[in-house]
Amino acid sequence: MPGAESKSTPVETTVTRSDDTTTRRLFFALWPPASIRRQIAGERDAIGPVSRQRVPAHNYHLTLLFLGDQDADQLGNIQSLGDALVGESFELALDRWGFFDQARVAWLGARAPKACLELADALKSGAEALGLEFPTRPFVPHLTVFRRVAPPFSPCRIEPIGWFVRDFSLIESIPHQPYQVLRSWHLE
Ligand code: 2AM
Repeated sequence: MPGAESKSTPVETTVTRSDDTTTRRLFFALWPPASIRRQIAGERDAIGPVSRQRVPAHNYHLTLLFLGDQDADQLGNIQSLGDALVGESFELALDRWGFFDQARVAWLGARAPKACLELADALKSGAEALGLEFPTRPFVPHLTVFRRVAPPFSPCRIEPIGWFVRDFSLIESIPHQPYQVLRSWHLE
C-alpha cells in the first residue's frame, strides 16, 4: 500500500513557465515509454478511421487523477504529494478498446491491478488532504486515442500490449502545446 512514510526521488526536475499565469491545469498520469506509444499507434492504425480527431502519439497518457485548474501557488504542495508517495510498480495489459458515450472518446484500456488502484487512491486522498477541489469521476484506466467519435463504437478485445509501469508523472496541460511532464517519480 502506498504511504507517506518515506520520500521518493523525482526522476525529472520541475519545468517552470515563463508566463505569470495564476492557474495551472494539472493531472497525475502514467506516461508511456516510446515503445508503448508505438504499439498504441499501431492499434489506432489497425482499427481504421474511427474519427479524424486522433490524439497525437506524444500526448498518450493514462490519467490517475485529474486536478484541473489549480492555483499556481499550490504547485509545490501538489509536487510534494508525489514526493511523499511510495507506490509499487505493476504491469498493465492494454487489452481492449472502449468508448465513453458522453465524452465521445475511444480509448485503449486495461484492468487495473491492485497497485495501480492504490496509486490512484493515494493521489486522490493526498489531494483531498491538501484541500484541493477537483472533479471526481470513477477511475477507469484508459488512454484516449480518438476524440469526437461518432457512435456507434463497438468495444472489442485486442492482443494485449504489456506495459511495465515503473513511474508516474505530474503533467500540465497548456493550450496548443504538447502535454508537459513537470515531474516523474519512481515506483518501487
Ligand atoms: P480523457 O482522455 O478521457 O478525455 C487531461 O485532460 C486528461 O484528464 C485526459 O486524460 C482526460 O481524460 C482527463 N480529464 C479531463 N477532464 C476530466 C475530468 N473532469 N475528470 C477526470 N478526468 C478528466
